[in-house]
Amino acid sequence: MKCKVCRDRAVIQVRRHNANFCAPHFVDHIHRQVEKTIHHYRMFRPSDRLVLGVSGGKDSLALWDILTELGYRVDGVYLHLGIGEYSSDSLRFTQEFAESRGLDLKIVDLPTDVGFSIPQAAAATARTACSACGLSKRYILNQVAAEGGYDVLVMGHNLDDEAATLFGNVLQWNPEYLARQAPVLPADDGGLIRKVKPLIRVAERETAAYAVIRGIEYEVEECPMAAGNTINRYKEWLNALEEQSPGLKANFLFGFLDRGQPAFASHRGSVELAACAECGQPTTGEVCAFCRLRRQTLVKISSRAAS
Ligand code: Q46
Ligand code: ZN
Ligand code: ZN
Repeated sequence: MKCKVCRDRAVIQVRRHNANFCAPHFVDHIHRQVEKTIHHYRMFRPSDRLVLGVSGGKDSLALWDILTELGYRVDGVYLHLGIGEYSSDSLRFTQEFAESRGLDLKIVDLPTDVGFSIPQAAAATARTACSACGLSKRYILNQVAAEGGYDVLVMGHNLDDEAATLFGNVLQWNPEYLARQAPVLPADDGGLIRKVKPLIRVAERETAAYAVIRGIEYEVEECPMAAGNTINRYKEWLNALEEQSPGLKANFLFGFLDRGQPAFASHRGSVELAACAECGQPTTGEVCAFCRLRRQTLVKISSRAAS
């Protein structure tokens, strides 16, 4: 197996690009894929203030490395979810990465700063752990970006994440979700910060290979709350199809973004947003979903403590 660029020994095969790469040319290839995505979707300009949501996993740390190597100055924000060793290890990997490269990292500790952990929220409400987690991440990362005066919130979703989410949205034919599934979610007057996903052309196995080649240490253990997560199941199904037809996942996602999504455009922004009565962040109801989650969880925790 030879590198497509230099004919040296290749270390990775990327079947959907019909190419093999040696380590340095694979790194170049990934950088080009991300740069192309940033330009194609006009995600941000070098003068924009960028903050990246980092989890300690391979995708967000690889993306932090890629953007830094491409010359962008990006700060990081880590949300501690209170999921035992998984959270403490993820935090350690994130801090070590940031320190080793002199990058600015903000940490929000959900149990200490807000008063509850994700397992407590899942136990106190009708939400699954992943639903409570997703809601908390969207809320807190947006809040940190807004309060920090950032122009853009950068997220590390990869090709597999986006294709699996699209698959789920298609199975439900949910027009609002399909309209909002985009590489760029624009800012709005209500306080939502522009959100972008520069890693969507890079598959999960490629971010893992990139992290190994670049010597990035990341949390390899899966979150213990992930069991039964439907997105993971969709990823397995799509991987089985990709195995038979290389490029299928990318065609599915980018075909939708180029040709399918315009059909759902009228569903974008069809809901009126107003300021949450408790926190002031944009919401469709009177009190936002995160404030309701927090209130319900804190009531449950204090009633358990009292009994
Ligand atoms: S961290 Fe959170 Fe994932 Fe754990 S609780 Fe689910 S969503 S599985 S990316
Ligand atoms: Zn090469
Ligand atoms: Zn609120």
